[in-house]
Amino acid sequence: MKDYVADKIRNIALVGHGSSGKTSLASAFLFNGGATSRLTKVEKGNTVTDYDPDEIKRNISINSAVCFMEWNGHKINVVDCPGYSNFLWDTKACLGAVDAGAVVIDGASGVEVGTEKVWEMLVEFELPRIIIINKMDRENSDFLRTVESVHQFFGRQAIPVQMPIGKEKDFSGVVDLISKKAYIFEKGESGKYKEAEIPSDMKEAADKKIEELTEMVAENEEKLMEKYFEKGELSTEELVEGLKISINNRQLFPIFLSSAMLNIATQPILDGVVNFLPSPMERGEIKGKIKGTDGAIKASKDESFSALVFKTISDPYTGRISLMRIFSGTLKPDSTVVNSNRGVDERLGGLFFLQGKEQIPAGEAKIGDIVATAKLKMTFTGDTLCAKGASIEFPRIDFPEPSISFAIEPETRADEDRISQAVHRITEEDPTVRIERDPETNELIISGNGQLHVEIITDRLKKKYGVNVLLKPPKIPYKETIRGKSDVQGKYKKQTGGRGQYGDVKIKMEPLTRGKDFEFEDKIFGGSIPRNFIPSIEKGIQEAKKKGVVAGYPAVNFKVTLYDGSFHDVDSSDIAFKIAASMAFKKGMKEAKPTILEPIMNVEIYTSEAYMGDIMGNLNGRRGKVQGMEQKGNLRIIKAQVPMAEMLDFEPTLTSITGGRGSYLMEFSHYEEVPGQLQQKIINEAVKEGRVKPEEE
Ligand SMILES: Nc1nc2c(ncn2[C@@H]2O[C@H](COP(=O)(O)OP(=O)(O)OP(=O)(O)O)[C@@H](O)[C@H]2O)c(=O)[nH]1
Ligand SMILES: [Mg+2]
Repeated sequence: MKDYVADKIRNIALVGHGSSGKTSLASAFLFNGGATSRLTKVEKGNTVTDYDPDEIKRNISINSAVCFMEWNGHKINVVDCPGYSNFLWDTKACLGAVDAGAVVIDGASGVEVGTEKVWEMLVEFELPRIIIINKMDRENSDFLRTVESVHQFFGRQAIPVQMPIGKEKDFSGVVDLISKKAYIFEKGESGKYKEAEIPSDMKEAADKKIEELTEMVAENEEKLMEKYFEKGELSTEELVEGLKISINNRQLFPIFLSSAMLNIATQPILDGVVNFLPSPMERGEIKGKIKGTDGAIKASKDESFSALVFKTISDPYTGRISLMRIFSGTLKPDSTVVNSNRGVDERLGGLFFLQGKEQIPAGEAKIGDIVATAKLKMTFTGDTLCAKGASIEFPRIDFPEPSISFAIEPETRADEDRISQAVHRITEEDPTVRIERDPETNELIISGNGQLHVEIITDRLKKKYGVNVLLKPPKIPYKETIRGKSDVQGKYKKQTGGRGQYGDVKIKMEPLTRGKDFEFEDKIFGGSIPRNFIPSIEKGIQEAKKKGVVAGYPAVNFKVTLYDGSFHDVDSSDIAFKIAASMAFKKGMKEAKPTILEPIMNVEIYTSEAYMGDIMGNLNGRRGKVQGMEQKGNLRIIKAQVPMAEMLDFEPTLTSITGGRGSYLMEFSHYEEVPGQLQQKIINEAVKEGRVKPEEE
């Protein structure tokens, strides 16, 4: 491949709601750029960026993937990001590697939950962005309605630079409001097109849109404003120049149109990427820490080498692959660099570019490019690599806490033996999955960002690592607390020949305000318990509270005051006081009106008017409390709080109510007391699982 300098590189991420057409657009870009010999399709399972067997089976992107194409003398690196909420953590990690986001929107659905989520991320990363309204060929797709929904959500700074020619199945091209020309595409996915004058029946509307666009561009640039006043219009060159500045400053977000599936109007998007989006050099400085203090890393080939590792691919055969974006300097193969987050040296092997899963050898890698290397020992997603002595650290990414847990059971002894190694490899590439053993039930608990996420992880255990597991129903992370106060004594005394055991504590228990975990106050005066035993008493309670007295769930939200006790000169010990404290805790909790708490989720549902009634009714049946409703364009947003235990099968329900045209987001809000009549059910379950003994109820 040709050697590209940073001026001629563009790094973009395709982001958006699930199934808006990101992978299909990447396919069209690759085909247009000559990287593939035909237009690959998600349905055929032959795309470059959805290569994982799980992605092919489900026809969705699960992992981000990198590809590149050459266009007008430039190299465009495209990160095809997943859109489903379960995998958005990966999308977020990739945003650290690019200089702009391309937000893909389904032209029939308009802005959806996922669109808003990725927009928020792009704002957080301060990235310039373009918007692509895709699926313009689809039944019910509508340019004006979709632009309206974009305006409702993201403001009028989002501005069309094109208009569609033909609607739905007759969509055949675009009027380009910058060159003031029409591009009419051939049928048959070749992407070939003819340039033509703006169709006469569109002229008036196009002139109006050109005027709007010109005004918006001129507004942001004084120099252009003057010219616009003088001449009443701006030339194509002036518009391009102005747009580029406004886009880079995140003052304007141009809207493009396409049908990725039919390869219509996808080339003008590539032109736009090259002409309007910043190169790594134009992006300017990147925030980071230099030698421990906040600073900015200059995009220059003459600076010390620094790169952000934004993705790790773990494979049982090829080992670990790390993808990085170079922000300064040059990286040579077979060199030694420093992982500045972990303070260790990493010896690199060869470097390569990734075209999906295909590895293309690279010589040295230059500033601004995205490159991969294999078999780093201690480097993971989010880490910074830099030249020795440079001590550069890019900001770390916050990953979401898991929102759902299931128990998994290895099918055979051999599976049991292999599971821990496999889990280790899986968490290397996916830092948001957790697999831990529940100390109470000894079950293996897998936690992830949603049911689909967990199912895919168990699939991966099976296919990639040959570990077969059964997935059992999700576990709700219940907690326990007290509603009343108590005053109790815990006395542990064992005196049977030799040295005995003696510990005696008196404590008061009372509830704390919600949200606070635990407080311990020591009010021992006059030496009824020697000071050196107090930490053991607190520790005893800390340990005992991991298992509440109602159903064996962790106790939270309470305060313990230690106010009295007694000791024995010889027999008292740390362990004796620990045991006494745990006895006191159990007794104290039982006497303080213990109760069970359940997690309540914030749920946001996006739908249209037609399904509102059914959805509200359904939420009612799930003990949901509707907090509010919003209207944005045609979209209705329902905000509600619903117990997690009631949301486990919401996904299929919403799909069936809305025929797949609804989406929702869910995140943890707070804990609330489980209604009395439902507590018994949880206790019965706990007894069955061996969490508590029947007499402990
Ligand atoms: N009619 C029509 N269908 C399209 C178009 N682009 C994509 N599709 C279809 O929409 C579905 C989803 O396309 P993808 O390219 O996988 O969408 P995505 O945004 O990558 O999806 P995720 O990565 O899973 O979020 C597939 O069935 C595509 O064939 C288009 O322009 N027109
Ligand atoms: Mg995709």
